[in-house]
Amino acid sequence: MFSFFKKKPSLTPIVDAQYAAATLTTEPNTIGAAREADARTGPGGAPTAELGLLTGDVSDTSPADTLTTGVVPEKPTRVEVVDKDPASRGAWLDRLKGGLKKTGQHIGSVFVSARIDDALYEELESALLMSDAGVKATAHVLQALKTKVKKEHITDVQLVKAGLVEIFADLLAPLEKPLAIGKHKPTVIMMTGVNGAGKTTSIGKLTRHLSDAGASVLLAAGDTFRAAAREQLSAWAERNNVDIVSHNGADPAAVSFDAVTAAIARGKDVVLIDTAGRLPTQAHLMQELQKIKRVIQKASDTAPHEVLLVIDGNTGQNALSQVKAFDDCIGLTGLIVTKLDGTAKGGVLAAIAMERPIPVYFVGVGESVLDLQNFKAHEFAQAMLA
Ligand SMILES: Nc1nc2c(ncn2[C@@H]2O[C@H](COP(=O)(O)OP(=O)(O)OP(=O)(O)O)[C@@H](O)[C@H]2O)c(=O)[nH]1
Ligand SMILES: [Mg+2]
Repeated sequence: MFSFFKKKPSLTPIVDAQYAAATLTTEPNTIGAAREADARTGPGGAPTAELGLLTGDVSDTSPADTLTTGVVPEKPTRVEVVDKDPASRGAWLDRLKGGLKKTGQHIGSVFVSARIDDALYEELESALLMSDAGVKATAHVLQALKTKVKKEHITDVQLVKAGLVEIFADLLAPLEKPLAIGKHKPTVIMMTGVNGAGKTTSIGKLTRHLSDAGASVLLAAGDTFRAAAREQLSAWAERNNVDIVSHNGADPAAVSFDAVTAAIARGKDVVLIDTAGRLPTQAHLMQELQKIKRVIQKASDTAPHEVLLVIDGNTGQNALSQVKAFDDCIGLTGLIVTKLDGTAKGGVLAAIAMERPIPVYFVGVGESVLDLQNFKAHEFAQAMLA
């Protein structure tokens, strides 16, 4: 076990004079609560997955050494959430595969043909377009596949399919990059996205993973539009025993400023800032995001260190438009793709890789805590195509 984490201090909700206006809401959040409880412990009460915070070079892909206690990483650390129990990891992959089943079946049906000819490539082209891969990624994949087939003298259709998985995985590979924390203390993470994409739930899940690994987390209830939004985040704070800054009826930028200031004063490792859902077409709300970012910078020069966009995996090609619009507006550093357990087609990740390659830190396949795990390009390609 490593020793670069110090003893975890006790955590208290923010209720002191400096934050007299802050309200700590305590109503329980019922969304997925039962499933979360299930996910926390296995049958014998043992955790079913581990979060590894890896020190050193964040591009290093060596196997995870898991750190479970203490705080204050002394070097940048990679946030790895991958279930180490083969059974539950298998179940997670099955859910991913189940969500992408339609795409898998559609693309799979192309390879029932015994011949490798123009008809096969044409069918594959329309299957890829139907999967939301978009014109550019589809053209790239097809060209790469034809080249491979020719160069390697492939004559077996099933080997063509295997080649497709490889090419797809290579295309997605640049998106595989874990979230890193610890370079800055606190690491300030702003969460954005359209309504209902899964921002607040993803914050809750990340809080749990970070807390389990010993990092001290502070939440900022930057969705000040709805009381229910504050309550939802407060429930996650309470459940994970972490601090929250939540001002009743305040400006989201002010809440974010107070949260970062509080986190600095309290020596927190990570600040997770929730924001209200908004459409990229709502110019005034997009400007509000820019303001939140500017005001955060006033609290800490280098912050925010991460600006994440949460995307609902079922939104198809529209997800690419969201990535472009939010990126153009506030400069994204990472993505979280949720609800891949639904009717997602998955191909849009290829479009993102091709046209706006922003790292996908996590993918979600359900509402419980352990349903949010790291994105692995090869695994995703296999789930989608194999
Ligand atoms: N099936 C499934 N549901 C999810 C996933 N992630 C989030 N959800 C659900 O999606 C719904 C919306 O999630 P929220 O976290 O409230 O979304 P939000 O982006 O914060 O929404 P607003 O604040 O209203 O913009 C909730 O019911 C979540 O439980 C996922 O990966 N799979
Ligand atoms: Mg929300």
